[in-house]
Order: sequence, then structure tokens, then C-alpha cells
Amino acid sequence: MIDLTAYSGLRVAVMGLGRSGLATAKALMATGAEVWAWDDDPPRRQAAAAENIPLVDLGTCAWATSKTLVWSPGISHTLPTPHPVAVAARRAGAEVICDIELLAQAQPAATFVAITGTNGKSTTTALAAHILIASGVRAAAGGNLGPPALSLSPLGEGEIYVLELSSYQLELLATASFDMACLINISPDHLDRHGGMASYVTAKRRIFAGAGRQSEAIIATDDDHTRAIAEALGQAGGRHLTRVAVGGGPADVTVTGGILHDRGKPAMDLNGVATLPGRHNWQNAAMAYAIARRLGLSSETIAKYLATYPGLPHRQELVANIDGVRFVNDSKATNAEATARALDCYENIYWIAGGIAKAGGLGGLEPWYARIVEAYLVGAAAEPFAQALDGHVPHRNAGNLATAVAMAHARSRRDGRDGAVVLLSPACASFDQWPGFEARGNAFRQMVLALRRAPIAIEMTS
Ligand code: UMA
Repeated sequence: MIDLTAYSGLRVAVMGLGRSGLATAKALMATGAEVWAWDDDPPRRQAAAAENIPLVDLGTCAWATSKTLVWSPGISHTLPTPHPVAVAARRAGAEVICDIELLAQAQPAATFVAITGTNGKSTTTALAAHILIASGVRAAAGGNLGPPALSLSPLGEGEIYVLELSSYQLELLATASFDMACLINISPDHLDRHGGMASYVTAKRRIFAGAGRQSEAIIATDDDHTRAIAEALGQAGGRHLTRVAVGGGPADVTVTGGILHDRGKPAMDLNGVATLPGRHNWQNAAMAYAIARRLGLSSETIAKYLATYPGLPHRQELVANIDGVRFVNDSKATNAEATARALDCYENIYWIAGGIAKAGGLGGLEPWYARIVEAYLVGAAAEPFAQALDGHVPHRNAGNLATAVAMAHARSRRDGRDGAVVLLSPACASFDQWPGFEARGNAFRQMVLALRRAPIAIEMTS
């Protein structure tokens, strides 16, 4: 367990008892801090109490006696509406931070690689960690992609934390700085939480803040925001800056037609890596390559292990190939932009979509409509999505995932098209029918694996 001795004997408040809050409370308790933990959800409080985590209502407590509040990143503390606990703590002068700050304070000898971006940060983090671990480096990956920072193993000199950081976590850092700070891309996301694009970009930029470490920056300069940040960091000097580009611009690491080049020299062909399909993964692969290279690995070693990357669940995860039809679980695609990335990788698509739509709905997916044979719509968005697809893509209201899988299976089998794919890429959050995208993806995987054993027969009416 991470040793938080600096907090021994101190009173530390922990708000939110999800994955990060529970790990934080346990690490603090194990090192002798007096924990005051709270969650607005009674079942979460009950679960914490069952693990002997002391509960104190942080909405009514005496803040004067606690100087630190460890905040769960998913809870809004400023916008769109400030949570009363954050308001009370700040008014009393308490510092509001997240678990990443505690890990950075507790493990000063380890090397920290921090990775952010709007899209691809989980893949880049998992891929960089895979390359490092496969080549014999002691490394641990976590943060936003999980496991939470304070459930990682303690690491020392020469050992590496590879952390995925969300904008929510970045804005809850106080002094933490990272040896290598990596920015993949920036496009609009979580704007209600940040109060607009400018504040969202500012939050992402915080990955380069903090004094002390910060000797390396790696930035993919394929969009205007990241290009401007790279420009500013380059002018400020004081750190080694590696530029990555997959969109044709000049950079140290580039990808053209799937061929990754290191300072103009071909280093590897990404086209053959089945677990990194699509152009969007070129950017993730190029970032992970640059990270490993700047950590001292050879080009050949990186190429060797990049090719053995096993992939992440719920991100274009190939679940099964049944009678020539691939079943792909892309449950993590909770918005249209993420779904576009998946649709771009396949032809003859039997597409399962729906749930709780984001602002903009299916907007932007029109260029891929011709690739979709039929869409199976589920959840709250089924009706509006049907209206959007009318006249463009044949669609059916499946209602729920099980029916959608059965319909897509039956139709794709009947059609027998070459390279057909049943793709769950919902372009929606899952909360109307599932506890989260993982539960939705796990259910899809089980349904598909069950099909292999006992194919579901469903009558087709169209
Ligand atoms: N809660 C309250 N009051 C509120 C709102 C919530 O008490 O007003 C409580 C909930 O009841 C719950 C807890 O706060 O118990 C939830 O906190 P959380 O959402 O921070 O959840 P964790 O389980 O701690 O997960 C967080 C990250 N969640 C978010 O940032 C939303 C996880 O990222 C991360 O994996 C985990 O810490 C471990 O570090 C997930 C995510 O969706 C994957 N991230 C966003 C994204 O990728 O877009 C940023």
C-alpha cells in the first residue's frame, strides 16, 4: 500500500466513496491519519462502513479542524453547481485535492509519466505501460483508467508510474508535477464541468504545471489547441519537447499510411497490429512509442512489444468471430466522436447504438452511414436516433441490448457479407439501462459468447 506517513495523526476528509475515494480512505487509515469520509449516496456509505471507514457528514462538520479534503474527481466542485461540501471546505481554508496529488507526494523517488488528452488516453497509457513492463521495466499503470492511484504498488528509483489523468483530476492538483507530461489531443468534452472550452484547455494544460520535475513534454500536435500549447512550451524552454504528428505536420515521431517514423526513419508498420485498429490508434501508438523512446528503450524493442499489445476491454475489443462475422465491443464509445472512430475501421456494419445521448446526438456520423447495413437502437435514445437515421440507414428499435444482439446476429448471418461486423458502439452513456459502460460491455461479451454455444433464433420481419 502507498505510504502516506506525511498525513499520520492529521485529520483528512475524503469526499466520494467510489473507487478512488475508497482507496484513498484505506491508504490514509493504514498510515495513521484520522479519516472523515462521506458520500451523498447512502448505499455507498453503508459499503464504506462495512469496511470500517469512519463516516462524518462533511456537510455539517467542523471544517476548522481539517486542512485537507481529498475530492473524488467525478463530483463537481465548482461548475455547473458547486457542491456545498467543497464550498464549506474552501471557505474554511482547506485544500481540495485528489488522490493523484497524494501519490505524487508519497513516492518522490519514482518516475512519473502523466498522460492526458480528450481521446485515446487510456489506450496510450495501457500501451506505454505494456511496452515498459514487457521490456523488463518495473512500472504500474492507473489513474483515470483504473486502478485508482492509491491502490497502485509503491515504486522507487528507476521504477515508473504511468498515469492516465482526466481534466477532473488535473484541476485537483496542488503541487504535483511529472517527469514526463504527455498531451494527445484536445476537442470539446466535459464543457459543463469546466464552464467552456477555454477552461477545459486550461485544465488539460495543467499537466505541464508544477515545479520540480517536468523535464520532458510529449505533445501530439495534430489539433490547434495542442499545437498552441507545444509552441508556448517550446518558447518557454527548460524541458525536452518531443512532437508527435499523424496528420501530416512536421514532428519527431510521425505516422503516414500506418508507417511510424522516428525522426524520418521508418520504425514500424502499425497496419498489422490487430489490437490498434484505425487511424486514431496511430496517434496513441506514436505517443506510446515516443514515451518509451524518451525513457531509453530502443526503437526495435518498442516495435517488438507494441505489436504484442493485448488491447483494452470495451474499446473496439474483438469478442468473437462467429461464422465469419466479427463481434466488436466498443461500449466505451459514449459520444458520437468516439463512435466515428470505430465506424471508420469497418465495412458492412450491423450497428448497435443508444442509451443516453450526448448533446449533438449522432451529429457528425453522416460520412459513415453508407457503411452501416442496419442499426439496432436501444434505450432512451432509440426514438431520436431513429428520427436521425430515417431515410439514411435502415434501423430497428430493439429496445434492449439482448434483443439488439439477437437481431444483429440473425441478420448478419442471413446476409453472409464479407468482413461483416456486429459493432456495439453506442454513442451514448449507459446509465438508463446499466450501471456504467463496463457493465454494458461485459453483458455484450457474455451475450456474444453465449451465441457461440447456442445461437439465438429471432424472426426477421424486414
Ligand atoms: N458522489 C457524491 N456526491 C455527488 C456526486 C457523487 O457523493 O454529488 C459520490 C458517488 O455516490 C460515488 C462517488 O462520488 O460514490 C463517485 O465518484 P467518482 O465519480 O469520482 O467515481 P470513482 O469511482 O472514484 O471513479 C473515479 C473516476 N471517475 C470520474 O472521473 C467520473 C474514474 O474515471 C476513475 O477510473 C476512478 O476514479 C479511479 O481513478 C472514470 C471516468 O468516467 C473512468 N472518467 C471520466 C472520463 O474518462 O471521461 C473523467
